[in-house]
Amino acid sequence: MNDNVVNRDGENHLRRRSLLAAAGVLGLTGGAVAVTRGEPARAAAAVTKKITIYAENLPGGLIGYGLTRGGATVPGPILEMYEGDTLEITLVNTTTQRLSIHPHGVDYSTESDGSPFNDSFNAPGETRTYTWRSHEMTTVAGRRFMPGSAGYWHYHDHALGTDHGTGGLAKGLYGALIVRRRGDVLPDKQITVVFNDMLINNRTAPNTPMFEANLGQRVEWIAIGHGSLFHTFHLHAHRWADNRTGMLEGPSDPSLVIDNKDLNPGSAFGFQVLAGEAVGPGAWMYHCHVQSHSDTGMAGIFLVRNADGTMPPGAQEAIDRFQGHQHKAASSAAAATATAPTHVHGGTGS
Ligand SMILES: [Cu+2]
Repeated sequence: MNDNVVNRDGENHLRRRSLLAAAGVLGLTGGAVAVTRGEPARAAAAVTKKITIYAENLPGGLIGYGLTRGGATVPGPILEMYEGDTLEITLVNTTTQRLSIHPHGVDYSTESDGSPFNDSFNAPGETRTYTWRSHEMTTVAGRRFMPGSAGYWHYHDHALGTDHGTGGLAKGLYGALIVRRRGDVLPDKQITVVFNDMLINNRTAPNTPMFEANLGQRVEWIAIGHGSLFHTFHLHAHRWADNRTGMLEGPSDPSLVIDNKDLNPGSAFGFQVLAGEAVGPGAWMYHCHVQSHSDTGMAGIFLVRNADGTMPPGAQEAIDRFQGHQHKAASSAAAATATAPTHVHGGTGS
């Protein structure tokens, strides 16, 4: 039985059906994924990565995480690991407020929880180390598959303002965390989109980020929700599979193919698209599909340039219309759902 299939990108993937057919204990090893009967699962080639993250004040009252001193951004850097790896994060708090870093999806002890409840945070000016572990899929008797850590996750503050980090989240202390399974296809570009109350990456249209890619580039989107509101993430002209990777694993993969997905506080998902696949280049919108939210500024542009990087016809005009667009000022979270839309769309294609 051949348990490895090679896709057109030359990556090895464990065929789901083969995995399900293999009874008993499986050993999943790194690199080219192999199945070994009769051995416990183990994380081959697992590494411990040590990184330093700086939490810093930014202009406009924001606070961000960064990998260098003076390098903080909103959202913070995309952190990545393979299943089995450990991330040892030294968080330097350069601010005068208590804060922390709290991950979703990975394994950690109470000391690395990031919550005041567990006395796990950085006091003002303090440096503290947090350890995030991860594991590969294992099986136990009865063909029960214990999931690995792989997924599109995220991290955020859990101590600023309140015991839940409500103040830190509002100011921008959040970012994407990706745990990959060995053999996963890697992207050419990555985009983090955070719907945070009525803001996208703490901005409102037309100042929301414009993401760019060239036709055919493999673009990985990581979408994260924060705040206190219900959102739906929609990307124009592109679609993805509603599963772990966002890509179908074969012709009988039962995953739904979607172009719109709930993005609620604390949730995250990710997927990869080939920019402009089947539709061509252009200025495509991404936005919250809760109408009162898109109308009040939760919208932005995914600019797919020609394959050679030049602008496709009409794209600059579309961008100009978007930027000339009148949006009502983003209001407080509570007021947003009750307001009526007042602006007319310019024509980037709804
Ligand atoms: Cu929304």
